[in-house]
Amino acid sequence: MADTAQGTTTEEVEYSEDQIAVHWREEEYVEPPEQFQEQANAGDKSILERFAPENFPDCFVEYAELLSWDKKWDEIVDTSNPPFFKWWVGGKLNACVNCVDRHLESRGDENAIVWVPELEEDETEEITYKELHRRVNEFAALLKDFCGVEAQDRVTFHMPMVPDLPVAMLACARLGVIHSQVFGGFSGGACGQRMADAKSTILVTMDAYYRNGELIDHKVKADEAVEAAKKEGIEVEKILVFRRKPGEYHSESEMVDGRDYFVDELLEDYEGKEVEPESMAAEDTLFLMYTSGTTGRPKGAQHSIGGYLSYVTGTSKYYQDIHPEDTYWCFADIGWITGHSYIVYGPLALGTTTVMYEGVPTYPDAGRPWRIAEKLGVDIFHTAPTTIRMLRKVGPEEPGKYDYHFKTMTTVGEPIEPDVWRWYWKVVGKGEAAITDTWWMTETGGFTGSTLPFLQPMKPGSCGPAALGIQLVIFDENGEEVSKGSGKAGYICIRNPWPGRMLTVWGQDERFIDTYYKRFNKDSNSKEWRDWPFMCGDGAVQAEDGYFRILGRIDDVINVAGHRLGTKELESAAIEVEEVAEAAAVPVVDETRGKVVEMYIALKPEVSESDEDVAKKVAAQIEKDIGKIARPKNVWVVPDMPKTRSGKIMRRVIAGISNFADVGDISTLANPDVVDKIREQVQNAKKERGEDLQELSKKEQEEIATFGEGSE
Ligand code: 6R9
Repeated sequence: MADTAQGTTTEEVEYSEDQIAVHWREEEYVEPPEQFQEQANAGDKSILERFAPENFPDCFVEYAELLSWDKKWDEIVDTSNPPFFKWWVGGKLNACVNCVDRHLESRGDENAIVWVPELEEDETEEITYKELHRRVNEFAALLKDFCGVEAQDRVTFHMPMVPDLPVAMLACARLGVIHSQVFGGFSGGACGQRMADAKSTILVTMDAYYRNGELIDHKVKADEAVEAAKKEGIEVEKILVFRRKPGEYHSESEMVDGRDYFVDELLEDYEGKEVEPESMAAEDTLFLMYTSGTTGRPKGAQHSIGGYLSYVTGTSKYYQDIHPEDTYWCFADIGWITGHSYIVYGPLALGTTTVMYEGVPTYPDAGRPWRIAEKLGVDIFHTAPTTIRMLRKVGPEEPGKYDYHFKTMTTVGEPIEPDVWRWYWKVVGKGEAAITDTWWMTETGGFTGSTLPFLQPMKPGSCGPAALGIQLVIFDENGEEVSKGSGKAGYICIRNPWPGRMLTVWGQDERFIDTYYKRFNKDSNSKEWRDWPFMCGDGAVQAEDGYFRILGRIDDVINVAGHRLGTKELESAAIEVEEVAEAAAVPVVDETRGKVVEMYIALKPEVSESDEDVAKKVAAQIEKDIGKIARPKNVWVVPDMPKTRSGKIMRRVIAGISNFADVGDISTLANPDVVDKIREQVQNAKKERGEDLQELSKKEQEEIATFGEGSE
């Protein structure tokens, strides 16, 4: 039982069909450390006043003023054509200048990027702002001259975590070209599909990269991408191949004459070249970031230059408390929105040192992240619950062995279970660092719910209040506002426009409206922004104190005999069992009750108890925390879960397995090979138990196939 529990909520409550049940108890506050309060960027309460709703939209000027503009804006936000709001109208700027050039004078010899290769014996690479400027200019010259790209053309990257990736992104930004980075772990097919959607004919990739100590072939995926794009009518014209090891080539894939080029060879012609930055309109596009669903084409979230950059810079400053002299490490992949906003654009716009790590957290052992932190003097650490769970699983005592000190630690990507939060706080942060649980999504550009690190107390499992200038509201199924402290959950929405929001879904304005606005917009002809709340897609509950607890994606809710259970609550209960490292809940179709819960769990290493005994404990804990109704039909102990690039469990895949249904597209899994393993294990066991499934109706098939499809 949690040490700060304020009583339990085990009694059964009746819920109406449309309401998500909330069984989670509120945790107690944890006060942030005092020693950093003086230096904090958000140090005094006046900031809350400045960003209060009555100061909308002027409050965001504070963020825009953090940037250097070629021309100041004429209008803060144009809301005349909802929901296509435009920020900093009339303003002109260049994102690369803001992230590189403007720091040359004051921080030219300081490190902009510190890159840590996966092999520990390989040298760490330090790239100063001057060096970054040189590399970005040379690559921009190559793109412009050799590839002939022009402002607002699209260039696709399928790159691993190497510094060439931010260099290439910033080179595009310098030219006003739109980049579209596809997560390196995705398949070639997924990359080609995204190229076709963006109508992009240039691919930037790498021959190979390190993963778990092995140099793995990546260029082979480029050939698959070419094929996939071709099927959708796009001919890939040029493939620019970076080489992981200078002068060597580590791929089975042949270089195709007249299409494939080694970047290092091409760059010889551009040595020392400088390229004038394009002065771009604030509402021009900086990049596309694709988010996938199981059905339909992937959606290209189209982010603006001025709005996006101002928002990520402001939130990096106040929520991560980044100062230029900090050493900041966001342990995420740049192929995820977190990497774009909080490895590259936000930190570099603030002129700090941003650390990039090539490999997996546990290579060669679970002490690696803490050794990196110690060696580089990292003082701000940003990562995801999945990484925290993994590090806790394999090395619960490791952080204590290393001499590093964090002032802030951030978590992002999923609700963090209070139990995991406490390990992060006590063991990783050594009780010295403030935690900010930052809730947001690809579409929002930057943080939308969080505490300010040294101003607002933390509450494990809650992200905190709405972020500065963001007006959050929860609606029920009928569009009625759910009041705070009511204990009722609903659909969390953002009431007002904010600068970080995506402009639209690339090439699909209607889909943009349908996905994010249709549900809670009461009058599609209204020209008033207040009539256009943005639906985030998450279920949430707001406590009396205004803090939000995110219950997971709305389409992850499991309906058992009319009780709508949030997956995250079930998983959080399972993880309270000592032996459990990770848990996932999915629905299975059941003859009598419609749907029932099935749990998947992964155990910590060296668990001596049998799988059956742990499974029993999990079932009992869920019954205790949530109620009999949620008692899982089966608890499967599996080696690992299928995960996305950001480490979110792809529940629709395991839901497919549990229901003997199609698992759908798995090209965007970070670890596709676990699918067959789990399928064999679970389906064989089910057949033995006589649980192989009855026919699924069309509606049931659809429900299983799209279960949790909104998660990325
Ligand atoms: C940044 C990112 C978005 C979804 C989002 C929500 C979940 C992200 C969270 C969180 C609870 C947090 N999510 N951060 N849930 N607490 N701190 O993750 O973007 O990959 O688009 O995913 O992630 O469900 O809707 P993206």
